Amino acid sequence: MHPNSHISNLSAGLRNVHLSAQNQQQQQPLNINQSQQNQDNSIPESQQYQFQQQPITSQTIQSQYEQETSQQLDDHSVSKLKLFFENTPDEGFTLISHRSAPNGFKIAVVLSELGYNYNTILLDFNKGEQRTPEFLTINPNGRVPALIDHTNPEQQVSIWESGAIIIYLVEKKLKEYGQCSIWSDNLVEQSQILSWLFFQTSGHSPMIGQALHFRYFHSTNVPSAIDRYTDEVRRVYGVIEMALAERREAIIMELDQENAASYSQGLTPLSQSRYFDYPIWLVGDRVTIADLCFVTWNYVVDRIGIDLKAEFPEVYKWTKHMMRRPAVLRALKGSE
Ligand SMILES: N[C@@H](CCC(=O)N[C@@H](CS)C(=O)NCC(=O)O)C(=O)O
Repeated sequence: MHPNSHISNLSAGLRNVHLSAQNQQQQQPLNINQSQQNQDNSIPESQQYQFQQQPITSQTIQSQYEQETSQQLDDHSVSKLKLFFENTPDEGFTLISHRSAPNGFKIAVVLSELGYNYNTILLDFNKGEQRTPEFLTINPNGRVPALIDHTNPEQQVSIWESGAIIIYLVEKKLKEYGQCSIWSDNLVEQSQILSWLFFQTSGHSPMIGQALHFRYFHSTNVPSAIDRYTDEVRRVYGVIEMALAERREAIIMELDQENAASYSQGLTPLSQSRYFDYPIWLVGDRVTIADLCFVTWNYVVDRIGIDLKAEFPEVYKWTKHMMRRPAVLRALKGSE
């Protein structure tokens, strides 16, 4: 661990959460529906921790989503990144994130899945650390995540925008090892994976971000904006639900052949198939970055009144299967 890195347990950061007084009445537990999870016996108890312990602070969300009134920077907050630059590591990766940023966790999930070592520097949005000159040299957009690759022998590489970081990481893995199971070396499959990744970064997370902003932090109550963004998130989940449902049907027809005729004639509902909870993925028959890029954001949607289990059952099962992956659990705990 680099001595100047501000390492923290990410899940601990997510636990210490309180909504601001003005929005207290709207507070919901921020997880993938704790109550739903408690009813769902299919998740081993040892793996339920993350589902039940992932609140995000109102301060975090407020800062994340266009908090206008950042406090004055203090010397300490400037020095955290300055110290890092004075003594940069010469191995591994440095992830610059925030203790509760779903976009930051997204990168932690991919690093963890790829087995890469990384340290995390957590910025304090309330101190405006994302807008310091030091950080702006890494990400001119002043947002997390950003990633620094110390392993490139020719030059230290900084990448920003979560989608670009994810592509960099999986391409690096593919080049180094000749394979990368969460990516593809096939151009057509790559394009399918990238379609979902771009959809996530441009259509999914920004809409959830805006819905959170208008629901909790906008200076005036604008119901039409809340409805507009929440409806858009629902539309996005509808697209994913449909894709997953089609995959589900195809998998059941393929694996449950003795009952296939009965399913296709509508005599038996697909829900009776023993493959109804079988893991399915957006592209191909394995988990890829097309799936993983959604998982951390699926955490926060109950906060905008969307109940994945009730409204989007395939999305719910898909998220559950991702949440069982040891690498995902490690990333969310911040234990790497
Ligand atoms: N398109 C960017 C979005 C990054 C983003 O909005 N990050 C949030 C945290 S999840 C942030 O840094 N917020 C700080 C701020 O708004 O000042 C990406 O995918 O990396």
